[in-house]
Amino acid sequence: MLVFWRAFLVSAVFASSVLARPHARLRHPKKWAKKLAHLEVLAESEDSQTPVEFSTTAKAPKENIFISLTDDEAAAVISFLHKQPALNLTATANATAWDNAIEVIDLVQPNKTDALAFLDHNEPAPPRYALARIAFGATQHPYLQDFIVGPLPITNASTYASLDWQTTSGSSKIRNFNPDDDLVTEWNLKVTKTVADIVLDLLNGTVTGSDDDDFDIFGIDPLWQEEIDGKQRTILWNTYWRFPSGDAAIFDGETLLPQGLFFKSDITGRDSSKWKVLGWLYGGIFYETTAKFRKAWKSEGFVKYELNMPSAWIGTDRTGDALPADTLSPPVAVQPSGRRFAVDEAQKYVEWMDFSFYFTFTRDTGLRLFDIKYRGERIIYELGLQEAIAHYAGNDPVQSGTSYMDTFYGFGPYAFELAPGFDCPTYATYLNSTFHAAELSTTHRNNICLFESDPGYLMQRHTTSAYLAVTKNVVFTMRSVSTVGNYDYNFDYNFMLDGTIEIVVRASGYIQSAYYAKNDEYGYRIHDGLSGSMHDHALNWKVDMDILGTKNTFVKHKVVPVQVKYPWSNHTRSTMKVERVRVENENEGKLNWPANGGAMFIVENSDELNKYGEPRGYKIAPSRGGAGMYLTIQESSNLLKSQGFATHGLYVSKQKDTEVRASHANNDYDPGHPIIDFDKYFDGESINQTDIVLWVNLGMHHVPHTGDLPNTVFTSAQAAFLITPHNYFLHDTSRVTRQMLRIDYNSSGVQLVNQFGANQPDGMVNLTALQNNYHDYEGDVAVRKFPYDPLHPFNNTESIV
Ligand SMILES: *[C@@H]1O[C@H](CO)[C@@H](O)[C@H](O)[C@H]1NC(C)=O
Ligand SMILES: *[C@@H]1O[C@H](CO)[C@@H](O)[C@H](O)[C@H]1NC(C)=O
Ligand SMILES: *[C@@H]1O[C@H](CO)[C@@H](O)[C@H](O)[C@H]1NC(C)=O
Ligand SMILES: *[C@@H]1O[C@H](CO)[C@@H](O)[C@H](O)[C@H]1NC(C)=O
Ligand SMILES: *[C@@H]1O[C@H](CO)[C@@H](O)[C@H](O)[C@H]1NC(C)=O
Ligand SMILES: *[C@@H]1O[C@H](CO)[C@@H](O)[C@H](O)[C@H]1NC(C)=O
Ligand SMILES: *[C@@H]1O[C@H](CO)[C@@H](O)[C@H](O)[C@H]1NC(C)=O
Ligand SMILES: *[C@@H]1O[C@H](CO)[C@@H](O)[C@H](O)[C@H]1NC(C)=O
Ligand SMILES: *[C@@H]1O[C@H](CO)[C@@H](O)[C@H](O)[C@H]1NC(C)=O
Ligand SMILES: *[C@@H]1O[C@H](CO)[C@@H](O)[C@H](O)[C@H]1NC(C)=O
Ligand SMILES: *[C@@H]1O[C@H](CO)[C@@H](O)[C@H](O)[C@H]1NC(C)=O
Ligand SMILES: [Cu+2]
Repeated sequence: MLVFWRAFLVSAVFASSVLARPHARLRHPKKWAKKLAHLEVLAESEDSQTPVEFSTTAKAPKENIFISLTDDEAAAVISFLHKQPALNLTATANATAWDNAIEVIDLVQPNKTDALAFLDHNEPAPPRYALARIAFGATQHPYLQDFIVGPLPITNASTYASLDWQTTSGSSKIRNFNPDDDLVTEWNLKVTKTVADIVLDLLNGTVTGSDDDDFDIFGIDPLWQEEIDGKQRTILWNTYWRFPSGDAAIFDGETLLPQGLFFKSDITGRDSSKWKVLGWLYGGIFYETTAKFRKAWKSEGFVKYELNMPSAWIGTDRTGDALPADTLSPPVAVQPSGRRFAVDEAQKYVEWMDFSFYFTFTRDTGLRLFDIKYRGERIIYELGLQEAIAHYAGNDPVQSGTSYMDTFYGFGPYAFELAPGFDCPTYATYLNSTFHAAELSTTHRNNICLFESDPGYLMQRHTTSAYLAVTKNVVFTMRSVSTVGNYDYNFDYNFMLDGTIEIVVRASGYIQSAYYAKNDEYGYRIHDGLSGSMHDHALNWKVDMDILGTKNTFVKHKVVPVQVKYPWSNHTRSTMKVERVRVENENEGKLNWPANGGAMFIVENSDELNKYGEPRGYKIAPSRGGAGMYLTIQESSNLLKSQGFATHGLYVSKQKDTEVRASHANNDYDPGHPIIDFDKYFDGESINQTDIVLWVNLGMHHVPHTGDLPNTVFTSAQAAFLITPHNYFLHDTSRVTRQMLRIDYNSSGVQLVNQFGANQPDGMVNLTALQNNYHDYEGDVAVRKFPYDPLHPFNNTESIV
């Protein structure tokens, strides 16, 4: 591997220059210095050379077998499916709730067994298969089902079958108890019409289905399946949300405007004439019928609560007294010598310093990384988000009944174009990505960015009375942001010069809040009629680590207090030790980060020892905010059997081609009977020196306070974990970089300045040329896939939001 050799060489060179200096306080055997001395010459000459030619275009060593389907592949799959009589499909553009229609087309990730045979041996690329998620509406019992279609390209040898082997339920089918959106909207309007006078009185507004409605009516997610009189009923609790208006009309602040009136409906079945109103809630009082609610409202002593009205407070624009000097430009970053990483844009493959990886983009989870190598060795086979839960609580049924599982909505569709100079540095590399849903291929331009940056603190430093040694910390980041409804999730994958990878999530955007009445145990009152509505975020990452092969073990190296009597003392001493514990069985695979950071969690290859006899491994550790947080509610009444990955901080399971995801985008339809119940992955199998997968949670117990208005800010709403070499190398690998400095000095002054060949940049920076043109912001570009018009592949369609 070329990358490896370059790294090795430079690292040896640096070691030699340190060891050869007579006044450096040597701690290493002298013979090392001797052995490396012959490299000194090379060091000098290399250091004085002009910068080497660097190509910013990489060529992926192998084709990217994880890459998303092309528009043509998706179109061919859609067309193939339309020819299958048994599916009885209607073109999505024409489909009603009573038709069968394609929802999503994506790639079926190749089985790891096949992928490794291709990546590591000279086996052919595994055949490509598409996932087709189809909504079956042409029945009294509508459902969704995932199919595997292929191999691709579509030929007369291609087939389709239910994609059952990636499920724990045995079937990718799931019931849809709420297929008729239009009927629900009609129903809501019909119900609210019966209390229009009360709504006007209590909420000071109207809702009739017209363009100038004051309210939006929406409610719980997922829906409840409640047993009433021995029968399973589909329950929807709704509330009124005020549309932003007036000064605030442009702002997306609806989730800050809950109005405090709720109604419960039984919407079982597809015949809405059989649906029923099961009660009303206002001011914490439940009324079993509309008549009882009306009677109470008319009666004396009926308590009316304060209105929650929009105005400038929901806007995110600048407000308040000007800050001093704030009309002056803050510092900006520049990239003086151009891009220092290489990208194969066609293959979605990246090389930065000693790292390389492939990436892809999916409808359900957005960005995913594969085959992450450091110095030519795979560290991680697969890295990516699995699911994001936002579990609310409150004294009202809508907050209590809200537990979003955001892959239902998808992280792909909502990963919008990034703003250069804000989301990512101006000089970042921006890439597009595409997802295929509703028989449209939608490309979001510039929704992934790649860049190096200086995080503003050093990698290393040391000073003595004779010298100063400092090393820059240069971080390479791959970023995307998904705005799923009210919330914006920023995802970072950070790569560092010491071989560390950090996974970061930050949240901003509008909170979903609650009406304040009687809600004080579930959050703070943060505005006139508003409570912050406490909720837990739990986001799960799959981290399929492969340390020097696939045979790995998860170990805990605990730091424990002990009492020891040493031969050199007659007194027992209170001290501490390192206690090594192997997690050898899936029964022990559900873990939490220890209190007080009292253990290191390491994935090691117990059979690969370093020269000192220690197993080589990578440590996984919390690094920011709510790393390892999991849901407070362990047996959620909303999520039922769909929260198995969010009851602990992290999990270790045996890798299986049948256990690819922690969650399924369609679990939300029937969380009590999920397609994937993560808990079932834990069946006591041995995970001793075998292929293991980590499932790591990041999260936040979010009790919004006044500072969450108008939007939550990234400073406090972030969490991260890192994966870092642990006895894997024999020394810190960041010694390889030239971006370091040693100054030797004594009382006569500076005696030596060693910049290791990295001279300070010079010349002029033309800031005008670096300005961004925000009028270029483009939005969505969608391609209709059925029928496919290859002559007009870029027809604009409306944005999906
Ligand atoms: C939709 O229906 C119309 C009217 O039946 C038909 O002409 C059209 O071809 C259909 N569109 C698609 C994409 O099937
Ligand atoms: C096929 O779907 C249509 C609705 O698109 C439905 O009317 C028809 O009954 C379905 N046919 C079968 C055989 O299920
Ligand atoms: C992937 O592995 C599963 C489980 O072993 C198997 O059922 C399936 O056929 C494999 N898929 C492909 C495309 O080879
Ligand atoms: C499949 O397609 C090939 C090439 O178009 C053709 O030669 C072959 O006869 C077809 N096979 C079947 C079973 O239809
Ligand atoms: C109620 O609505 C009316 C008409 O929109 C408005 O003039 C009035 O100020 C509102 N009352 C309150 C208390 O907000
Ligand atoms: C992204 O898409 C735009 C069209 O919207 C195209 O001009 C540009 O070349 C694409 N960028 C990349 C890196 O593919
Ligand atoms: C322990 O105590 C004994 C008896 O007082 C003494 O002889 C011995 O030297 C002590 N050992 C150490 C290690 O201090
Ligand atoms: C686990 O693997 C290690 C290293 O290969 C081995 O020494 C140990 O005996 C194994 N444990 C069990 C329970 O098999
Ligand atoms: C400082 O270091 C230089 C180079 O080693 C040496 O020549 C000089 O005498 C030193 N000065 C003092 C005051 O030690
Ligand atoms: C700086 O860049 C701008 C825009 O590209 C250009 O018009 C201007 O001439 C440049 N100025 C200098 C000093 O090069
Ligand atoms: C795309 O746009 C062209 C030009 O406006 C139009 O003729 C064509 O029918 C459109 N194709 C589709 C699939 O909408
Ligand atoms: Cu939150």
